[in-house]
Amino acid sequence: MKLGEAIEHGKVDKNSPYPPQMNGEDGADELAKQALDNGVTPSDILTEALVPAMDRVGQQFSENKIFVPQMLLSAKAMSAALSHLKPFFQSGAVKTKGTFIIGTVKGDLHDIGKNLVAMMVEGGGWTIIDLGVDVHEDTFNQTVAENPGAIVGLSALLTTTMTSMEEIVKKIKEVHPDTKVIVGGAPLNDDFRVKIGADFYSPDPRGAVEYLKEFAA
Ligand code: B1M
Repeated sequence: MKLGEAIEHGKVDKNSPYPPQMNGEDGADELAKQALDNGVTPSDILTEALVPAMDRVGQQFSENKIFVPQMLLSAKAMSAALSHLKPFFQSGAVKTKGTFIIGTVKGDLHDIGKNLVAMMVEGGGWTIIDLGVDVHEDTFNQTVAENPGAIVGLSALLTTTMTSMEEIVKKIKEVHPDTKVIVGGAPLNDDFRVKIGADFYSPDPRGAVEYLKEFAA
């Protein structure tokens, strides 16, 4: 899909000057809209174009073929495409099932996966409180105190911030022992979830949505 190439090369929209070899061509913004207009489902756009493109970006970064600025442009292009998918993931549900507090853990600035989880959980009928990125344990605890019964979701993309996640889970459980905590992010697995005392690990947004059904009001 051409959309995947636009994400991979960081072509945000038609007017973006980068990359020069794609000057004047449609970017992720236009291509995502066209795909939807042509009847491609939002979930196919996500799983067949956007996510594989970001995987390729990660691979190239690992091989030193691209650097942080290019990775940032790809993230921007991905966000432009996601803005068109958002209404589809969020549609149809009445927000009565409960409150889901989500954030990327302290030290970590990656928010695309976290935003996707938030979008899909919202689509599953939950009210979302998105605390953003680089979120400290005190902010999570304060937000739980203000929203009794809320469930917390933590995202971490760096092996270094898995340690932050562990600290945050510990502090949440100390102050609010009954609060359920869901964790996710590329470097995690269920063994790590068990080690840090979180309640559930999901490799993708769908798993989080399914788990939350158990606690729906
Ligand atoms: Co960064 N980065 N990055 N990066 N980046 C990775 C994660 C990396 C794997 C790239 C690589 O080396 N191959 C690597 C981490 C290595 C490691 O720790 N093992 C890395 C690095 C090293 C860094 C920097 C340190 C680079 C530097 O400065 N030298 C730096 C760190 C900054 C910081 O956070 N403090 C950095 C910076 C950045 C950008 C800012 C440039 C940008 C992020 C922009 C943004 O998010 N707004 C960026 C990007 C784009 C990436 C890659 C290429 C793509 C991440 C992404 O958005 N993936 C990434 C490589 C990769 O993942 N292939 C990489 C798409 C997204 C849909 O997937 O986030 O995994 P993901 O979310 C998935 C699941 O994990 C899951 O559901 C989502 C959908 O399926 N999920 C959950 C996520 N959270 C969940 C929560 C849940 C449930 C499921 O419940 C609560």
